[in-house]
Amino acid sequence: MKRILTIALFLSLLVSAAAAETISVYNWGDYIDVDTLSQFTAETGIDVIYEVYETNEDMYAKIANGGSSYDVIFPSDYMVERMAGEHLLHPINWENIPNAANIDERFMHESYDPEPTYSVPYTWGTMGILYNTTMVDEAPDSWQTLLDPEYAMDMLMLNSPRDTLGIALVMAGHSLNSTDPKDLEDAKQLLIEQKPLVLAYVVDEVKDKMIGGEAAVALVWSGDATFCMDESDELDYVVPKEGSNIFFDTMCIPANAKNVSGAEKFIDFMCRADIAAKNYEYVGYAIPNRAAIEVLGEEEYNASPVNNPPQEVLDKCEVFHYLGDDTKLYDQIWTEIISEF
Ligand code: N2P
Repeated sequence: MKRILTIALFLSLLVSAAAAETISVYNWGDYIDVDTLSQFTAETGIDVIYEVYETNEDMYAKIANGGSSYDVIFPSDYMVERMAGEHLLHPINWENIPNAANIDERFMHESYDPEPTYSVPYTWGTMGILYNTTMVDEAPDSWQTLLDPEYAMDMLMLNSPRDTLGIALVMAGHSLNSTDPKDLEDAKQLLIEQKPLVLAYVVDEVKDKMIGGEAAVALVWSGDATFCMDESDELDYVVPKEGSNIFFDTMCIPANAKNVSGAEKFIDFMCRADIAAKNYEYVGYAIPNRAAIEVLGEEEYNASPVNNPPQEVLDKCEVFHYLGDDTKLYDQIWTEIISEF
């Protein structure tokens, strides 16, 4: 009898183990159509534990601490560079991601991961100013707008160290990859000068606030501008003439992932044309997936100057690079700026 019970227990454990294949996915907030998660589970039987973060730095801290294990993460360009260098990423086995063939070759050899070895392109975009046309006199075309007292308490900034310091560097006439302490001091002074004008430093909340008409201008990522402009006719987006950041966000597998094959299945699923198209319609960020753009209709997709900026705009944009130990200087300055807010 005891033996039968033991066998029964063993079998039931086996069944529940088989039924419970899971992957754990760690993504930016508002960065996926959650319907695609349930569709993935329905098609593969793999459950998805889904958690979100707001910035590359938050995600990095969690992974680098080693305490948590995820199977799929979504770092941007410079963070891929950093994490690859610190052996925090698992190489991608491209044979297991056949839908990666849908990704435009032009996105497959960016300098942050030129092979690519560790990252599968997911989305891309620029940073710019989202503004409410009923609250500004003239359409802004310069980052100086974010220093204009006319918008005191009508201005939202990004609570994201690299992004906001990067733009402050550009405002001060420097490269957004500068590590020169003098340049960074200029950027810091600009952000300190700007502080009394800033209503709030936000990340995902920027969308509700801008759609709700709570502020006149905001520093945003282009995909969030697309999302907001779909909801409100009063909003428009500009990449200022001084230049900006162009970013590439990716899907990666952390080195300590527990379910690499599940992660590969998920990444492959996200690269499928119908899924990437559906996801684009919800998320709003530009995609590198050619087959999905065909599904969406190339003409309609390309009609958006926000997600499909003209070459002269792109020519003025710089990608963030990982800055090694100088990142500490950025962190220090950021803490000073944000802590007294
Ligand atoms: C979406 C975050 C987008 C990340 N909430 C921009 N790199």
